[in-house]
Amino acid sequence: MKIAKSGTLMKKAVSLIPGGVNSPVRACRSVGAEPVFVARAEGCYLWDVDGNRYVDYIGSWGPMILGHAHPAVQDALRQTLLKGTSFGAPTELEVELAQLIIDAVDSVEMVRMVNSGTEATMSAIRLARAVTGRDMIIKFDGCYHGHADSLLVDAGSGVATLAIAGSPGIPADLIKHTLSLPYNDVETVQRMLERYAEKIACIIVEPVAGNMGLVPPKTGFLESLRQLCDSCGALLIFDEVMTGFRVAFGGAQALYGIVPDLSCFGKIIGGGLPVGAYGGRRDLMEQVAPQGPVYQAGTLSGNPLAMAAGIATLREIAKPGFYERLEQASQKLLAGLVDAARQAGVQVWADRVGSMLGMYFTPGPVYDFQQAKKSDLDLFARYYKAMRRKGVYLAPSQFEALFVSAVHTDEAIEQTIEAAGQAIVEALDQ
Ligand code: HOZ
Repeated sequence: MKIAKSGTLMKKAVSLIPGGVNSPVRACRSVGAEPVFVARAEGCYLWDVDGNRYVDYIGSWGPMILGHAHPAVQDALRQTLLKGTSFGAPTELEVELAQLIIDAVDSVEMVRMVNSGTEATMSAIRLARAVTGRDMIIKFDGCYHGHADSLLVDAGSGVATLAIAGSPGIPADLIKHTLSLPYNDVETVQRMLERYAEKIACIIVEPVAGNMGLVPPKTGFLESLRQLCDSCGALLIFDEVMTGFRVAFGGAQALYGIVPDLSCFGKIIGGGLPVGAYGGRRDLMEQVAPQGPVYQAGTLSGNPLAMAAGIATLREIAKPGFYERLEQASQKLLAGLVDAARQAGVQVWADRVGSMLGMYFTPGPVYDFQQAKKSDLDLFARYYKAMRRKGVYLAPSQFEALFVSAVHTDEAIEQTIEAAGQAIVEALDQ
């Protein structure tokens, strides 16, 4: 495997960009690797600048549910591009995407487009604080809701990968309003609500946690959050940036039958372009400026290219049979990965919700972040590097999920499983 060109680019990048990257996890530091620089991608494959091909299970961290360079998305982008790229004024495309989201997600009656998941969660929290007149929020350890100050407390994803509790630069006066509690632990939420009932503006949760590996909600967890919010007048916010249109067309809330007050989206609704959105009950969303007093704005919000890519993506994934095919491919992949590890004598804990997957090198169980952190991270690092040498591109962190697309072919999945069998043996030998 040649890596010369990626190596040269990284040397230059680190002198120009902090850590050489524009988002920390992709620097691959926690697995002791250098990043590959991507040249292009198509379907379930991507190619680096040295010409190596990989089966891609990052999928741009979730958006690429149709695979890379899908013709419908490409066509929509080409047509839109010819008409101009940004107007900072309303467009028909924004109305169309808003309608698609509202039609798909029962709890969303109005929606506001923003530019990233971080913006969506930050704005939803602001709205929750405004309408309740309360400051405190509850989140869960290992859940990651982007890098807004209030939410960067015991967060997952890059924060977990770099093993830091939060970030310098966030005022203690602000963080004191955030309670981070163990995921899947209803009793602790209950206890905290008894103590702070009148002060909690909202509970924000990843309904399927995808930023500490993959941790599904235990039966009853989300239902209990709904009831607890109702009993103390707090809002329930589902962060569906990863799960929205991924685990089901209507998101995790459709899968589990829960109605949150507000929901946050990103990733898939932008079809691979930068986007985010937050939405929910009409009476709440009507508080957002200019209809209401809660201010939030953005020059590139509702960008026509992002809207066009999102619309094309949602139209494709709404087609009959789409999620069934995804389910089969994902099921086959996870069973194969687990089998390969167990055949090599390694105990693993694995979980899957739709096409989001996670596998930890631990006997488990893994129902929360503390348990996820008990997995063998050194073995994961060696496994990651061996898989990459064999042409499989996994997230370079135990605390990220794997994403399967609709164009991961049987051939690509079989190749991955075969690689996994060899990679785990190599990882154990090192
Ligand atoms: N933190 C995001 C994944 N959970 C994005 C990582 C990246 O783009 O490097």
